[in-house]
Amino acid sequence: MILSDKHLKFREKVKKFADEEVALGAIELEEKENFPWDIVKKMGKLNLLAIYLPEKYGGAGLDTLSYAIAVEEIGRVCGSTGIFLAAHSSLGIYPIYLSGNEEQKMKWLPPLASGEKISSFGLTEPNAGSDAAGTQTTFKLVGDKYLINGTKCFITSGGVGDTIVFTATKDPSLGYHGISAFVVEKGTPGYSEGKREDKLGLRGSITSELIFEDCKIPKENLLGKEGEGFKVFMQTLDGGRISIGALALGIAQGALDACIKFAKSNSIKGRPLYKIQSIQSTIAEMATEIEAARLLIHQSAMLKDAEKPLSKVAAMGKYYASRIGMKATSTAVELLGMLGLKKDYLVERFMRDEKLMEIGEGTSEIQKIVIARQIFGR
Ligand code: COS
Repeated sequence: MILSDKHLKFREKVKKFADEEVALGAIELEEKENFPWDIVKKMGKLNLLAIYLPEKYGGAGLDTLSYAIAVEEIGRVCGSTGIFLAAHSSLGIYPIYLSGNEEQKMKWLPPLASGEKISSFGLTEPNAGSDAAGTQTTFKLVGDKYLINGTKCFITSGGVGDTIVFTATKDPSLGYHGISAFVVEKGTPGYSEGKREDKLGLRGSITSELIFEDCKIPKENLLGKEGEGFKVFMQTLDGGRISIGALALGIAQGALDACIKFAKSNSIKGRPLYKIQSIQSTIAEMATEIEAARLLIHQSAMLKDAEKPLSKVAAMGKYYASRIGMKATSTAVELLGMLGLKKDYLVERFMRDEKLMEIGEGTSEIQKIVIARQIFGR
């Protein structure tokens, strides 16, 4: 697939920002297990936080393909910043854009697009991991407020999110029919951050529990109608898979770049590594798989832009990119040998980050379920 000049130019702009700004702090970010506040502000200024969102809501007014390109470029140098961007744009902002009324959009979207506020997305629960319909967090309308009780877990930017979109059910026995989508704002009594996770990878991204204990939110914070939350979240996940796939792709590309650099600048017995056939073969295979993943991800982004069904291809892109990404990053560590284990050669971080892409973000197995259901029906 040939990218347009507009997309190529946009890639160059994000690449420059990634190389000159994001890459520099990536090692320190994960060492300190911090949140990339400075980078987020800069991304807001460059209008990278809501790339596909119309300008009217503070977005850049570009397309999903541009967004996928940006996530790939950021992920290429820093998985933690990449996962922030993917979760913020696809999971936090999108459901408000998709199902919010005009008043809700005008209230919540512009500060999220500028980076003044951070979003997060509360779907996963301790007893309803990948079974999105198994939500146990409950809501009850009491007067003009919704009373919320329950716990969400493994939430990206959980503790730092100001505007949190989440699901709750009227009654767990209603299955997906009982689920609604809401927004809670940080500081609301009864809403708090639970345990922060100490993870293998993406350590510069905050992942935590969200706790609702008799939390009362205004009834105006319901997104769409009661009972429509499951579909809103399923559509959100379809788009989210494009960006998570793009991130897995970016991390894999980072590993490939490190291997190419290493092969060009090292030699054995006077022979440059890149002239050795087995090294060439390894790098050629890695590059081919990465290019194939990129095609799937670009295809799913273009389907979204064309408003065509994308569930199958988006799940394929995410599944394939995280699988070949895991393979590419592990191969990169092995190719660099002992040096591959050292932090400053980057590839061990890429490998740890990619493992989270493979199993942490909806698992490769779930993507295969989604793909199979598109092939055989539900
Ligand atoms: N877009 C719009 N509507 C959708 C949809 C989609 N992608 N997927 C399902 N729906 C609708 C269905 O059409 C159905 O509505 P109707 O009965 O009116 O036709 C309804 O939602 C229920 O669909 P289904 O019975 O297929 O839902 P399931 O509970 O069986 O869903 C899967 C199972 C695995 C597909 C779902 O739980 C899922 O995607 N889980 C993965 C969650 C995930 O990725 N988590 C990790 C990331 S969290 S950040």
